[in-house]
Amino acid sequence: MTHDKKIMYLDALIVGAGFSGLYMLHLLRDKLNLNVTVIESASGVGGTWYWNRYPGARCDIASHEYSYTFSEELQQEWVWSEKYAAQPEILRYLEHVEERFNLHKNIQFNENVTSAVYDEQLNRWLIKTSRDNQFSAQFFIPASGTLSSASVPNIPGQNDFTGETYLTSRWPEGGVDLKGKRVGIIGTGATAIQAIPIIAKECEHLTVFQRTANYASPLQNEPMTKEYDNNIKANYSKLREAEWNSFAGMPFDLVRSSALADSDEERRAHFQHMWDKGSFGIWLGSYADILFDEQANKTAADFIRSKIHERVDNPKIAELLCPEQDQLYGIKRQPCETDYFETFNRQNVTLADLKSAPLKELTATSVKTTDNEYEVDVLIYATGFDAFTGSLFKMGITGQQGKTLKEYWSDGPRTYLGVTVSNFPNMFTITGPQSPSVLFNMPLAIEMHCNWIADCIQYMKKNNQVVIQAEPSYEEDWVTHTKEVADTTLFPKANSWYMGANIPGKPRVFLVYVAGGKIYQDIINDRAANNYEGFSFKTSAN
Ligand code: NA7
Repeated sequence: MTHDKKIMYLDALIVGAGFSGLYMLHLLRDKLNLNVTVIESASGVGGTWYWNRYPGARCDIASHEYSYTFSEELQQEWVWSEKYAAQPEILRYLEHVEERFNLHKNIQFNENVTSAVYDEQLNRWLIKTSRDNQFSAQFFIPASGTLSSASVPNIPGQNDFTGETYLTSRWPEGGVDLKGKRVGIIGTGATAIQAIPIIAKECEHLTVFQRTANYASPLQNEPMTKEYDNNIKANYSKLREAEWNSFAGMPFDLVRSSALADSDEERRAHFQHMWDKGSFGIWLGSYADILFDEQANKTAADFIRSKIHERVDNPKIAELLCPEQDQLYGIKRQPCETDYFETFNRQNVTLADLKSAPLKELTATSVKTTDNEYEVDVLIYATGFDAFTGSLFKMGITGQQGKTLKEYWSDGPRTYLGVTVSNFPNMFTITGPQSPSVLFNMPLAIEMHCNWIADCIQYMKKNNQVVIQAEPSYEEDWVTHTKEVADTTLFPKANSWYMGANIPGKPRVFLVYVAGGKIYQDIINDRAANNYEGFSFKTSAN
């Protein structure tokens, strides 16, 4: 290691100033008195909510639930304007958190981590950045997000296209004027399903390029009322308790055990009730077996298909918008929508079905499929992310024996408890692979990890330990366990980003620990209480 005078010595370096980086910084700096720097590639805080400024970007989890729990003052003073907050409001919330907890001074913006290498002699991480800064940190904490690395397909002729091109996850600050323009959007995932209804109202004509239809259900957003807000705030601790104890960090109290136990009428009435409740009601709150049993799953799939037919005027278009009969429900991320299906009743919207006629090429002014040519002035990619591992691999993380994380995970992620990796001492991932992560309410999943990491570092300081490392056998057991749990569900059957299936060449493994947040939290807390079972430590004397 060169002893360049530019090297800055830290206790911990955190990557990313989204929900996780901000809270991690607050805990380590303000509770543990550590010397911490956050490196953030954007010009402001917010992470996902900084970048995803596309029209219609909104959280599908209720605002009061999708927020930090750690500060009673914060949750009492912040007032949400809608039941499900839109991106600008969530970004304002995170900016408020930054200000309120004075986090700004420890964040370096407009800077990327270009390499992070563990030095086995010094037991420290050497981190280099795009601004030629170098840091030596005892702890390296990538808080870089699970859905941060955009995935854009290679389409022949892409460089020939002379119109405007946008990525939903890199939407320009200040927006894009689509008035009078012919717009094409590729993708019909959760992002596009939010964006399409808004864009259709604004532009002259919208062509939606759909490869796979999706089971979406209504969000049922509404303005926040004072009564609703007051009522939640008077009972916030109860709501939080219910969130922490629930499967996915969102309390649903009407979950019935089996869709197959109810009569057709009862089942339809229950699905209708959850449909009217909105958000993830059907997915997570209707019947406990729909994500485990194909027959049960089919009842939910059929219900949603029938709703699509009710809402779309042209039966042929309705059929194209319905997922195919063998496509299971909810094992891809369930999108929530507002007026999505009605948008296809508009005269200025065309659905291009890429299943029957795939994308062929782009020309200077058009998108060609195998059976048609669509002239567009603007092309929008809503084509998803290299989830979980994409943002980690970009940082050039290198652990013991010079092995990169990408090499170590070449057959799929290997972690212990979804928060550490055995060959990478003193590195903690936040909501990374093999933790509940995206199948739990994210701010709570984040707090769960940050609290655990801060407690672990505190334990190390107290016991004069400088290095923590997951034991390979425990890591092996965790990898096996996460797979076994996933295999009890229907999730592995999907070609989803949960499975890495949307990225060519990515190993096909289920990336989430899906036993439920409460079970997971009990496991990681038990291991900690048991003197960090499964970890080895080095004291400063070793
Ligand atoms: P998703 O859910 O990965 O959706 C991406 C969409 O883009 C999906 O409809 C894909 O079709 C489509 N896609 C991707 N590549 C292509 C190509 N080459 N040709 C045609 N269509 C393509 O990403 P989102 O951003 O919508 O959602 C990600 C998460 O962000 C979301 O779940 C929330 O948690 C927040 P496919 O289904 O692969 O056929």
